[in-house]
Amino acid sequence: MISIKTTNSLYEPEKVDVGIVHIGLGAFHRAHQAVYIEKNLNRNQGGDWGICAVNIRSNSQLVDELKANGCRYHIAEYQDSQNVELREINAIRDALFAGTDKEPLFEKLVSPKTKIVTLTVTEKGYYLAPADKTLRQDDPSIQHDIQTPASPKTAPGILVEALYRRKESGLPPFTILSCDNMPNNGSLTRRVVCELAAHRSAEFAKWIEDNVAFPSSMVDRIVPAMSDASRERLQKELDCHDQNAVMCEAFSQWVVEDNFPQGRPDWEHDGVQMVKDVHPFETMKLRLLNGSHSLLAYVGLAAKYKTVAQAVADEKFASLIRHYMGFEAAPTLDLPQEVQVQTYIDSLVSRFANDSLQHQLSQIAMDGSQKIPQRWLNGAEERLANDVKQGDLNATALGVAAWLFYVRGEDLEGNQYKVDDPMAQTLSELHGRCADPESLVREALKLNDIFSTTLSQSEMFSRAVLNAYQTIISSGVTDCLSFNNRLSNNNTANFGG
Ligand code: CS2
Repeated sequence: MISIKTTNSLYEPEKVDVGIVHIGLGAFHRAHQAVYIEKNLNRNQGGDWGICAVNIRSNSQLVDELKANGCRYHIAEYQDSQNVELREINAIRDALFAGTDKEPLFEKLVSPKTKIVTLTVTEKGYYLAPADKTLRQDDPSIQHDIQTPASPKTAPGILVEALYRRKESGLPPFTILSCDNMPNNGSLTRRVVCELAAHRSAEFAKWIEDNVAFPSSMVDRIVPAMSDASRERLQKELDCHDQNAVMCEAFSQWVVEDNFPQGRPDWEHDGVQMVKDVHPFETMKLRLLNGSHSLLAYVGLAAKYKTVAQAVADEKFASLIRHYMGFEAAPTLDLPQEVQVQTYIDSLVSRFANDSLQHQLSQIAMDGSQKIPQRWLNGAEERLANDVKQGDLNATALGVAAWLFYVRGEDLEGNQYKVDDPMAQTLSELHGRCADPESLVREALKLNDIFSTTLSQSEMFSRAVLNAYQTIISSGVTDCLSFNNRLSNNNTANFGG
């Protein structure tokens, strides 16, 4: 029998004021930040840290549906398939779609009550070149925001315009908190906002530099995209008839740099880790959790698995990610003091094994060009700059090879599928241009939006990627998998040249 614990709001939602504007009202926000705010409001029996959540480009339907329900929804936190907590959430007090509600959005952003603006816009929403993380000035949307700054399309453009209006009205700025999976997400957000603002005036950009706080944060909770099937399951299993419900794992972590000059909720009492330096937490999570996720996604899809849980149930895949984490990624990390790496790795493997989530590998495979630099490549570059031996980066190389295979948009049986990635066209042209694996791998590693010269010039790394790629296309990806997680120098990958 499934055990369901129900938790309801303990405050009067209509009395809660909005102190936070959030951009990016996806499932992740609803199951992560909004839950921490919900706990805060429950504990304080209300307050003025309610959220106005905004979608800027897509999913106006969700905004309408949420509003039709007074922004009330539920989340189902699955410990495993038998233990679930169903939570009512009222932390989101208002929802807007920037496409049609631009002025109401700026009203909220310029309100003196708004103290914090948070972001979950995914990696590509920052318009940074993936490898060197500079603003992509030539992107048409950024160009639009440079030419017509008063009606911006992008998240950075909206922040710049809102800060401009606040400055003009003599109001203090808000604090900007990035909640996306990027290293130094606070400084990167500062960089894009200041670079864009400099197109208005150097003086305005300097005002932002001097006055706006951009704390970094590490966010962690596995939240699969909702589907009709998962909604139906919530109805049947939990009797939850809520179109906007979100399902996620029970685990949740939020580590936030404590830099909020305009004030913040007393989050430290709600399980948020408020710290001085987020960096060790961010790199650990990105390279271990997200790095393994991407590895499972590309290698798993090539082996015809559909979900994360299915892939890790295969011992070969569990060994692959344990090997990757323990031998390739962990040595690059400066771990937070309280973390025991083996315990962290074990907990990740068991979180991935949670089969109640049905976390689709294809969801993780999206936008690979924007994800793999911080998940795999930065660590590999650091390893290459030190003393690496043949075979030391074979799991990472296999990941790169499987990603390269995935982005060709056609499996070994000739079935075609859509590659969802801002660089999809470049990657498809690359496959069209390079028929033989050797030139394909060589040219792919020259894509300097993704790969640094350290990687493209490493003979050892290129050869390992090529060997893995050749194995994938000639005998299938499972032939690349014999990582048995032993502590040895040439640890057991059966390719690597
Ligand atoms: C995943 C993440 O889709 C992806 O790329 O790796 O969304 C992952 O589930 C979260 O970062 C977990 O905190």
